[in-house]
Amino acid sequence: QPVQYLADYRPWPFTLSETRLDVTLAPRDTRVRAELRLTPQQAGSDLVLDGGTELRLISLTVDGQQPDPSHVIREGERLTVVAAALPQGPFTLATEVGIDPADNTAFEGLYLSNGIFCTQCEAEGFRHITFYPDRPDVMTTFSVTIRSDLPVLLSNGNPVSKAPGVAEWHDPWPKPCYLFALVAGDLVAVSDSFTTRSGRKVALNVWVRPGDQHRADFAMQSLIKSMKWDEDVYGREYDLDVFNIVAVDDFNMGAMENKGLNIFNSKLVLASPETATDADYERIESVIAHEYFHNWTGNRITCRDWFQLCLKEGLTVFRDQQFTSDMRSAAVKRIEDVQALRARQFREDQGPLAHPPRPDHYEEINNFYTATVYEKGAEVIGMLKRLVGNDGYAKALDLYFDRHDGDAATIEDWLKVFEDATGRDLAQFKRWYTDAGTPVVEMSEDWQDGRLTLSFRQSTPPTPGQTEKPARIIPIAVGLLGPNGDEVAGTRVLELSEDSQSFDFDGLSARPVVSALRGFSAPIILRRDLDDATRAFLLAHDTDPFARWEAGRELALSALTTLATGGEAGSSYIASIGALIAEDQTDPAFRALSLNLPGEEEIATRLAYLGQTPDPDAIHTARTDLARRIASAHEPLLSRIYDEMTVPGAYSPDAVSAARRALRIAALGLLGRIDGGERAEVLFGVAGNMTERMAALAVLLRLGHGAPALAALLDEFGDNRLVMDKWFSIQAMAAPPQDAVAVASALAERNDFDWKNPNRFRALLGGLAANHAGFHSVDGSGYAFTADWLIRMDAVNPQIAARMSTAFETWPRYDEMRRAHARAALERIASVKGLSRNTREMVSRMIA
Ligand code: DPP
Ligand code: ZN
Repeated sequence: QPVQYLADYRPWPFTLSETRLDVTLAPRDTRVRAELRLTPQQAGSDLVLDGGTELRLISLTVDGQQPDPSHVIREGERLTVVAAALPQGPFTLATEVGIDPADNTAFEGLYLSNGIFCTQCEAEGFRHITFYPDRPDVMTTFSVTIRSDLPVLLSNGNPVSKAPGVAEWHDPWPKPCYLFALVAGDLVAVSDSFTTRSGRKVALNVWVRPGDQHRADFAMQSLIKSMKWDEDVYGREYDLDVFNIVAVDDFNMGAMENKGLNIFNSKLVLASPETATDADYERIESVIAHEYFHNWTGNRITCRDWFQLCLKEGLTVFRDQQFTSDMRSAAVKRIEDVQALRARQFREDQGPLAHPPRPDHYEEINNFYTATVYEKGAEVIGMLKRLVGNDGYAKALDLYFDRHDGDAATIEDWLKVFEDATGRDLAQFKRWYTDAGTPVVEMSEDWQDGRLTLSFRQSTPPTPGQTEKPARIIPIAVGLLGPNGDEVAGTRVLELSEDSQSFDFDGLSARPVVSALRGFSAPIILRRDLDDATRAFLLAHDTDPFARWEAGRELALSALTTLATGGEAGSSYIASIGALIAEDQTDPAFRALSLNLPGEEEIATRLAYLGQTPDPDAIHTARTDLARRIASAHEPLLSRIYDEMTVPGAYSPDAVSAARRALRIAALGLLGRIDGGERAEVLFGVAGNMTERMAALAVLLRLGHGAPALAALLDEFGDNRLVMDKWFSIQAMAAPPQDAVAVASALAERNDFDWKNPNRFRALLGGLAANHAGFHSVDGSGYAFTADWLIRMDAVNPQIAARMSTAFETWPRYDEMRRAHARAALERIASVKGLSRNTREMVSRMIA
C-alpha cells in the first residue's frame, strides 16, 4: 500500500455488529481470540482484514467451520477470506492469534512497559493485536475478557465481572478499534467520583505505579474540572460508570483517548512540586482535558477515515484551548498558543513537509499527527467561530452533536452543520482545510480628510504539490488608537475574500494608529510597514493583549534580525521593554512573555521569510548580545523584580503563582548574563520547586558552569525518570553551541541513556535539535549525530524515528555548506536497507 488517496475512499462491504475478544496475557505468547459478527453488504465481496505480518494465526473459523485453506490468503499486512467461503447472510468469524508483547519495541498494538501490559491502537495499531477491519468507519460494541494473574485488569467501557485471574468488560458504545485499550499490571489507583448533571455517578481512577500516588492528585483534579467544564460550556455529559486513566512510561504520543480508559505518557500525569515545573502542570491540565473532551469529539463522533483526522483533533485542541483560557488567563494562553503555532506550524508550512489540515494523500498516517492537523486545525475553528459569532458557533455545535452522534464523519459534514445552523456559505472558507501554506497579507494605510483606508493584498506561497493558491476568507480584527493612546474605534472584524481589498473608517478627527490582527484573528503572516516608534506606541497603549505583545515581539525581531545581519539596532526595544516591565499593575505573566526574547529558531525563520540566509552563529551572538544589553540597561529594575516576585508559602501550580515565577525567572535569565551566574547558583540551592531550579540550571549551563548543579540533581533524582529526562534535555539544549554535539554525544554514552524509551530519546535528540546553533553546526556534526540515532531508532521504533526526523525540516533555508551536510545526512538515512515506511516517507519528502 504505497500512497493512500482520500479520493479512493469506499465504505467497507460488511457490517460488524459485535466484537468479542478473549485475551490470555503472557509476555512472550499472548493469545487473542476474536469473534466478529459480520453481515455482507455487497454480494460477492471477499472479507479483507488487516493484520500485522508478525501475528501468528492459530485458527480461523466461519460459523464454527474451518474454510478450505485455499480460501484463506495471507499477503503482507492482510488476510483475505474469499467470498466463496462466506455465507450470504450474517456469520461469525472466529480467529485465534499469538503475539509477543515483550518483543514489541515499536509500542504500537499490545506491548509491555516496565511490566505493565498496555496498548496503543491509534491510528493503525489494532492490526497488531488481531485480524480486523482496522479503519475508523467500522464501529461496534466490544466485550472483552482478560486472563492474567496481574492484579489490575482494565479495558474499555464498564466492568462486568472480576475474579482472580480474569476480568470481563463491556463497552456499550459502538467504537472503531483505534479506541480499543487494554491494561494489566501491578497498579494502584488514586480514586474520586463525579456526578454528572443528570445524576450519573462516575467512578474516577488514575492508575499509577505503587509509590507514585502522591503525584497523581493534580491529574485527578484536572479531570474533574474538565468533566464539569464540558457540561457547562458544551452541554456534554460523560456516558459510562467509570473513567480510568493509566500512566505508562513508554508511550509514543502524549496520551490516548481510548473510550473510558485513557492511557497517558507518565510525564502528562505525574507531578509534584519537587519534580514538575509550572509548564508541566499546565500541560497536564490541558492534556487531561484534551483526552477527556475526545469522548464527544472523537469517540461519540469519530472520523470516517484518517484524512479527516483534524475533524477530531483540531476541534479537541480548540476545546482544550478554550478550557485553559477559562481556567487561567485567556490573554496569556492566546499568546502562548500563537508562539507555539509559529514555532511549529509556520515552520512546517514554510518547509518541505507543508500539508493542509486535511491532507488528500499519505503513505503513513502516523506522519500526519502534526502541528498543521492539530494546531492549525484549531485555528481554523477559531476563525469559523469569529465569522459566525458565538451564538452561531453554539448552534452549529449543538447541531453537530445531534446530527452526527454515533457517526464516522467528515470535514464536509462539519462545515455543513455550520452552513445549516447559520445560513452562511462556506465553500470558500473550506480552502483552509484543503490548501497548505501560511497566507501572507500585506496591509497598507491611506489617510485623507478624516478617512482612513486600509488596503490588503493576500497571497500564499506555493507548497509541495500545490502551486495555485486561490484567495481565502481571512478575518482580520482591527481597532484604532488615537494619538494620545485612547482607543477611538473598538475591534471590528474585516473579512478578506479577494486577492486585494480595501476598507474605510470615516469620521476620524486625527490620524489613528492601527492595531491589527487583534487576538491573532487568523493564522497568517501580516506584513505592514511600521517604524519602531509606532511599534513602541502600540506596545505602550494597545488594549488588545495579543496585539500589544505582538508589537513588542516585532520590535525585538526587527532588532535581532538587524543585529544578526551585521547592523546596529535594539535601543528602541530596550527602552520600551523597560517601561513595560516596570508596570507593576500589568499581569506578571504578560510581562514575562514580553521580556523573553524570541528564540534563535524564530529569528532564523524570520530571516528566511525576509529572503535572507540565516547564519546560526550570528543569530546566537546577536541574541546573546541583546540579552546582555537589556540586562545592563535595566539591572536595578530586573534585580528588584527578581527579589519581589517570590511566591510566599507552599508551592502551588495555580496561574497567579506561576505568573510571578515566570517573571522572576525571565529576570533571572537576563541577570545571569551579567552577574556571572551568582543569583542562579543561589536559587538552584534554595528553590523548593522544579520551575526555579530548572531556570537556574539553564543559566548555569549557558555559562559553562552547570556541573555542580547537575551532580546535585543526579544525586537527588537519579531514579526518577521524569526528572532525568529534563536532566538530559536541558544539557543538550542549553550547552554553548560549540559544545552541544560533544555534550549530546557524552550523554548518549551513559548507561542511563535508555534510548528505547521515547521520552529519554526525545529528551536528548530533541534537546539538541532545540539548540539551534548547536544542531546546525557548520561542520555538520549535529546532523550526523542525529542521523546516526534516527537510523538506530528506526529499526526499533519507526514512529519515534520519523517524528524526530523533523529536526531536519528547515534544512533548505541554510547556507550551501550546511545544506550539503544536511543532505548527506538525509541521504544516508534514506539509503538504509529496511528503513521503515514512516521514516522513508519523511526523508523522501524532505529531500524531494
Ligand atoms: N492521543 C492523541 C491525541 O489525543 C491522538 N488521538 O491527540
Ligand atoms: Zn487528540
